[in-house]
Amino acid sequence: SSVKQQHRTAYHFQPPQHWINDPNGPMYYNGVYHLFYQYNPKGSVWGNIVWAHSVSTDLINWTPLDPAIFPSKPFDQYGCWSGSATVLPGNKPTILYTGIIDANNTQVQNYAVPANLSDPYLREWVKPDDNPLIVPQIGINKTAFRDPTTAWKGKDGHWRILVGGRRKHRGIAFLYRSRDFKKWVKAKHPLHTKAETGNWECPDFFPVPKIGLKGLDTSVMGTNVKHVLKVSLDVTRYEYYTIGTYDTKKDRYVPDKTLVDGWKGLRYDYGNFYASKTFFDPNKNRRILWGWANESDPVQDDIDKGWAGIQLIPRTITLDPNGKQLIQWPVEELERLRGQNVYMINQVLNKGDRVEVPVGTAAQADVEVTFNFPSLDSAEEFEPSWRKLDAQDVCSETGSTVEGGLGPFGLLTLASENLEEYTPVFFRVFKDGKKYVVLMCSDARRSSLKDGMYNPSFAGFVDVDLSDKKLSLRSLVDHSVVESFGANGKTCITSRVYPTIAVGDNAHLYVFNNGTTSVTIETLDAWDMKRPDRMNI
Ligand code: DQQ
Repeated sequence: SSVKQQHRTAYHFQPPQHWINDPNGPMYYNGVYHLFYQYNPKGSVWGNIVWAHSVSTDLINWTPLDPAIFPSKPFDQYGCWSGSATVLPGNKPTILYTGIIDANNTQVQNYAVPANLSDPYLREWVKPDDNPLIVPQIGINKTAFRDPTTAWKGKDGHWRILVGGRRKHRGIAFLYRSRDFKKWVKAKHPLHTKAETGNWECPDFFPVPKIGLKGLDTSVMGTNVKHVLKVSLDVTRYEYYTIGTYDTKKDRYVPDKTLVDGWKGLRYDYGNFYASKTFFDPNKNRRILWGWANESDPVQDDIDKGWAGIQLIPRTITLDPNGKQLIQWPVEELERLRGQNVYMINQVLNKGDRVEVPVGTAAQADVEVTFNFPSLDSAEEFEPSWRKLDAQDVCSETGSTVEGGLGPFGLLTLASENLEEYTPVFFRVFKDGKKYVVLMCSDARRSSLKDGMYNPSFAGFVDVDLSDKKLSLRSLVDHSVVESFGANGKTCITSRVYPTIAVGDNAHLYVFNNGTTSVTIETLDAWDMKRPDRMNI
């Protein structure tokens, strides 16, 4: 075929060819996980958008089906954009999605239901004639009115959903209510808005328990839970979330005062991760996050490759016991793809050391490492001028090679033997008065000898207690993606990279330390990752 295999991922979700973007309508229904996603059936750039559909019993091995929703009616003839699934009482799944109804990009909200509930894979979906359910009323910006959420049910028995949008530069999560899931009425007040954040795409709103790691159905509320609101920012092309309180009397969400409600807020991922969406998995009582990673190569390369876009590994999402952030971790099913294991224990890395991790396929690996260090005394000063910068800027000033006190140390992924190419994922510890600042970077600047790549030094701060003098890191390396989890999932960063030398068997994995203080690899486990199978259906 004309599809170029180089840089295609082995165990991340990808269709055989063409463009993909947002994950849509994820759900678990009668023993099967469904993933729909924005898809161009005609090419590897955005356009002609339909809902492609895949099914799985384990979130890792996926089987593609025919597109579930595609333009066919006046209420969606210019496109079937993002949306969500809700399993209604009586075990009846319903999809809400945005239809584009004209060449002016006017947006409405539609529903679709399975044609045949006894089909175990829900292959065919119908769009009843009483669509659209919601049209933009006067005063609403018709071209920024989309991406309905999973519905939740209030104590009054009425369903609620959010639709994302904006008024001028103010981001808005419009709230709609319905008794019967058909007639929807806009609430007078949005669930939440924020000035100067621009259009809110793909809002997501869900509860997390204050205590414990279980996920909750989207309709759970009350004093034992916190709520999370995530929005995708059209202008900056990244997302932020807050944790807060859902005031069910006023039907409003109030972010916790200690958190930043705005584009400088917390992110699920400080790299290439967008249009994400969670769902509640009643099979394992967990909440799972799906996110899309765009390509970082030039558009012409996507056309030449015949494919563009991947879904990142689904992550379970829980509240940090400190209540201040979320914790994410790849779903446990991923571990079934682990093959040959290599490990290291108690290996000291002195300043300048670089040690190869002899994993069989360094281009397709899962690696977990815990570093420890004798003390924090040598941590360098966090320059006061950096307080104004975000993590990414600090990372680009310091990088992986500039010697520090404690760090930089971490992994060199997708590295060529002589380091013409490498993507370092690493920590650097700073002292800021009496506090320590931990910086985590996924620095793609040296990832490829090829020009024209978008390859920033993505970075995030890690709000971790260093009293045990340890830092851990997990990276999922898969040919053109490095998806990393710092401090057991407190800070996550994804980079898309396109090495020219560090491909296939010429890709290497190293651990390194470029700080003056020696650090010890307490434990390191790395595995070759197998390619998932399709399910036979
Ligand atoms: N992608 C969809 C929209 C959504 C955007 C269109 C986010 O519904 O707002 O493909 O990536």
